[in-house]
Amino acid sequence: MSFYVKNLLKTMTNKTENIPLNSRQELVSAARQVLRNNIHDGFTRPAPSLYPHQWNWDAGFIALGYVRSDFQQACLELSTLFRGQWLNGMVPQIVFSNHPVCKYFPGYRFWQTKGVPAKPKNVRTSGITMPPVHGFVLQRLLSLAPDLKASRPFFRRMFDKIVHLHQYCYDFRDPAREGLAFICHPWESGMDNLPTWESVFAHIQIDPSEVPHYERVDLEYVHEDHRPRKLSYDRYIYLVNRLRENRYNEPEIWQHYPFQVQEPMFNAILNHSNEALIEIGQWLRRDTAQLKEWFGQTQRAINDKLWDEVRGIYVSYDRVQLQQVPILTAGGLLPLLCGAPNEDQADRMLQLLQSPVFAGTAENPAWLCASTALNEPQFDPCRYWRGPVWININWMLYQGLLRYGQTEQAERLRNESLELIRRFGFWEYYNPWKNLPAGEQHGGYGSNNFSWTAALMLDWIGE
Ligand code: 2M8
Repeated sequence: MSFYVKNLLKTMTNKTENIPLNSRQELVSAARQVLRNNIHDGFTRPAPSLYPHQWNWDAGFIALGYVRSDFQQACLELSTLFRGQWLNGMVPQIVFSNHPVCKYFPGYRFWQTKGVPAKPKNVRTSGITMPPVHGFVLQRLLSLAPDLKASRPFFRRMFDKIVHLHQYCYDFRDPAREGLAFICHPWESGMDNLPTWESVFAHIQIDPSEVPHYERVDLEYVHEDHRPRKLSYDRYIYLVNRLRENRYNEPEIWQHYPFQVQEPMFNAILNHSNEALIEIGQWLRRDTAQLKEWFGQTQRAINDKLWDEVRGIYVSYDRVQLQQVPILTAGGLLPLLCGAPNEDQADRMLQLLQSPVFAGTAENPAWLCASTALNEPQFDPCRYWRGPVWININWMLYQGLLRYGQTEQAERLRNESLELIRRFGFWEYYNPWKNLPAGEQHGGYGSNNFSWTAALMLDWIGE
């Protein structure tokens, strides 16, 4: 039996598998156990086998799970990740562990970032970024810090690094200075497999010879029906190949690069982090003029360019084809997080959230909130990002609803998320249908013992 299969079996027989978690105390200790078991090389892996390195936005969500019980570890999650920050400010999607416990594809070698001038020399990283959650995560750490004076140097250091990351987003990913950062790969959205990307790829000609050979390691851990299809992976790999062939040479590379998408959730996260940094900057007595300017500009641009008046939700904009991509996703609701929508826009999104599009019907009710809307032709309740519920999306949507005074709806979202965890355990994603098909009892998919599911539940329960 191979090392990797042994490891897989170990995960599958882990104690938290399929055990209904009931009392609050049980839930808390099970969640803490998940996080502890996933610590390796000083940071917390997103999942025991499937994701054996440190991921960008995972690190932010995971930090929130430690903030009340182990503040040091919460800080460590962020500082370990930012060791991988590039000299141009970019914070990579993956910081690779030097001693991974499992195989992962694409690994460090595949990315060919070694020797790229902007990459820090002693850290092994991928070459793209992810949604910049770190600003608002840092703000939460600040609000719960046990000793403000002692941790001030940490906050000062992190503030500078995160501002540098935002500077990167505006300098390198917003060439027209619109206030919207574009993503150059579906992996940068964090929602890798949305049907939105299919629509963007429909305009991209890919010569099969430009897709290097690769191995689907993920399928050793998760059933293929729950992961992206081969065609999607070919496209992901094609884009990585374009980037590495051009030695990640931004901004020159963008002149002929086919995938450039301004996505609502990425920009809402960026702007929510902008406003968090303004608050932290004021506490640190820093100049926050630039942050305020970014905040105002991004707030306007989200509304001017990404609002879909027909559907009453935000959608992505393809800046190569110069058009909106009219696909309904949970990410389209996330501008609530940064306060971009006015009351009318917020009302329209709230209606959608309560309608069959996201909530299902009386006969066929759904758990909030499907990643891809239930009525999208490419909706799939089991496949990664094509419909399943994700706890990090729900957690951010919850904050957005609270911001708009939608306490009842926010509570519903939180209770449904906790109920999913109670019933099935700490999964990566969950089937959005409340009535599972006959014979199917289990609604959790992807990896079990998934770190941000445990971490964000701890944050929710801590409240
Ligand atoms: C998933 O993405 C990675 C690639 O980055 C993968 O499928 O191999 C996504 O769900 C992403 O949002 C997440 O950060 C990552 C680790 O949890 O897994």
